[in-house]
Amino acid sequence: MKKLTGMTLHQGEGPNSYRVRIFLAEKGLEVPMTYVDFGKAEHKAPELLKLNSLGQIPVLVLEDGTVITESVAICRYFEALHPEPALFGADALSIARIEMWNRRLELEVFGTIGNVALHSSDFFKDRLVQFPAFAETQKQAVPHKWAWLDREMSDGRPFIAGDNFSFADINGMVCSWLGEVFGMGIPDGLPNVRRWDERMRSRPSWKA
Ligand SMILES: N[C@@H](CCC(=O)N[C@@H](CS)C(=O)NCC(=O)O)C(=O)O
Repeated sequence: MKKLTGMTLHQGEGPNSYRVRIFLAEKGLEVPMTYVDFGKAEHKAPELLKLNSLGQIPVLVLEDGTVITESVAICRYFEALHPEPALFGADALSIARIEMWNRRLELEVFGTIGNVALHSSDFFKDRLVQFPAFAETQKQAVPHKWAWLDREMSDGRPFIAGDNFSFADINGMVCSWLGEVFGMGIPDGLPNVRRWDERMRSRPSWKA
């Protein structure tokens, strides 16, 4: 592990902090972190709102006070400074394929699971007008999203974006974990995604 100093990552529970922690573990980077406790509404405390007006984590603060929010932006910052292993791709085609799968996973799988959470969990009741019926339709859609990914991976590729582990797999890991938390994990009968998921869960970074 390479210890980085002169920065603080404010993070806590939830898929977006988890995404950054997996990424850092895969990179072999150790970053000073604080734990933002949702239970104590610390993400809506004035100190955090000063850093991120949306009151969300993760937030990376650099030594000179520069603030970077958005989990993917934080990961891209570290990728630029520590290019190996290249998790966002290293050549035109791999960069495009990884971005393509990031977008597809976020929009198709993460977004659908997220809509169920947003429209049914008490945690979000003050953040938006919840439509439980919408949550229900999205919940029914989730198994079809996993089945779609299974068909896509039936070509036998070991990782979501091809032959190498990438940020697309990290997004997939976050989807798998979040789905499980909300009772929308990978359904039975999808051998390609199941095999991929087992491999991801055996990576040390899964525990990040
Ligand atoms: N697009 C942002 C989303 C950040 C986000 O929604 N974080 C969640 C935790 S996973 C949060 O802080 N939620 C509290 C809230 O929205 O009030 C990212 O990728 O970092």
